Amino acid sequence: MEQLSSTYDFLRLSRVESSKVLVSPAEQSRITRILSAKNIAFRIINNDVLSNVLQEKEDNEIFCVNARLGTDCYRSHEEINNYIEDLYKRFPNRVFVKQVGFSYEKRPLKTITITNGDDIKHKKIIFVDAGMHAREWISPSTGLYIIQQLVENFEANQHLLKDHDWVVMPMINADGYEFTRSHPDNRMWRKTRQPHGDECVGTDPNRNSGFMFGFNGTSANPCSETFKGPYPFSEPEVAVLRDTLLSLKGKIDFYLTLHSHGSYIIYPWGYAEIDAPNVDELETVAQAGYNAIFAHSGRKYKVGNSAKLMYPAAGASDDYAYAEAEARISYTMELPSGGKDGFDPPPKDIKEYVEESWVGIVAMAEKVIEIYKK
Ligand code: 0X9
Ligand code: ZN
Repeated sequence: MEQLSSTYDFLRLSRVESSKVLVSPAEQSRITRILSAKNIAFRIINNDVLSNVLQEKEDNEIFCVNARLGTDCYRSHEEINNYIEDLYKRFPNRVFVKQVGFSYEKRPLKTITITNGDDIKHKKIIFVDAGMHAREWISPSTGLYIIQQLVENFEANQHLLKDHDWVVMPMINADGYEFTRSHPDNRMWRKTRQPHGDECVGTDPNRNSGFMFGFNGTSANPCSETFKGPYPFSEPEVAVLRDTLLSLKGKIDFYLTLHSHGSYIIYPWGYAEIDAPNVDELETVAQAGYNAIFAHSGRKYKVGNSAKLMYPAAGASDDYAYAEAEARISYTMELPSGGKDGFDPPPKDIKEYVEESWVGIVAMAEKVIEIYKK
């Protein structure tokens, strides 16, 4: 299955549960032949992806009317940027917004730094990013909810800001995200939007970082969903993330990158099945997240080494933050599956999803604060 993943678009690829692949009608008979020949059991779970997507687009528009930002419907990149700019205007003593660069299509990429307003400089950092993979819409929604909780629900969460500033980049792959919103046919787009070669567009931003670039689980084929790009940081969005992380090098206690889907908290190394130096700490903090989410909703996340639990994949941001920006704890959180394809929790469920994830993120942040107390 891991071999097929450089040719086919796996919506879920896992060593511990069933995998899910999206194919065109023309490809369907070929992949079913391959699976049968290899004696891999399969079933067709959705024969008409497009009609779902059309229905979901309609739902999203309905839910967006009079909605509270981030929790009631999926928002555009521009709305997300406007929201953080607005927070800066409303809470200038606690919030700082920085334009850190541009996407390939020249969309402004921003970070928001959230503090408790005590003006103490050089605190340690908790860094969260979202929207790396275009189709994983629940990720930026969760990023927004984190921002909202830390800023607008400050009283309840101020203990998380005593010794740490939070830096949140709520949308990395802005072009890809807007592409998935632009037409139902594009809803399952994963990559960036920069063309490489004449035939295919986009690079997998989570294979494009410079640490172990091109190692396991990456493709050199520009048409593959896991195309690593022509060289490390060829994608401006990934270069912006690199520069932002490196500007905080040595100060990051906790790096969290939000993806979907499947309910995993996974940690380095992801490029190969090798335990990271502080595997015990990585496991302890992740367990705190697991326990909190289980107590909240009964959902059981899968926790462990990324390559062992899911699959090896090099050039991802979690390994980069850990290796090069020296983040002490570094996780990819694969948020829960939803909707027909896993990437599409209906708008009415966003609130429940982001609230549950926030419970886990708070528990992990609290554990980080506890174990790294000076
Ligand atoms: O494959 C990925 O990039 C991530 N999964 S996703 O389904 N959201 O695409 C997992 C990345 C885990 N981290 C590493 N392998 N380093
Ligand atoms: Zn992802």
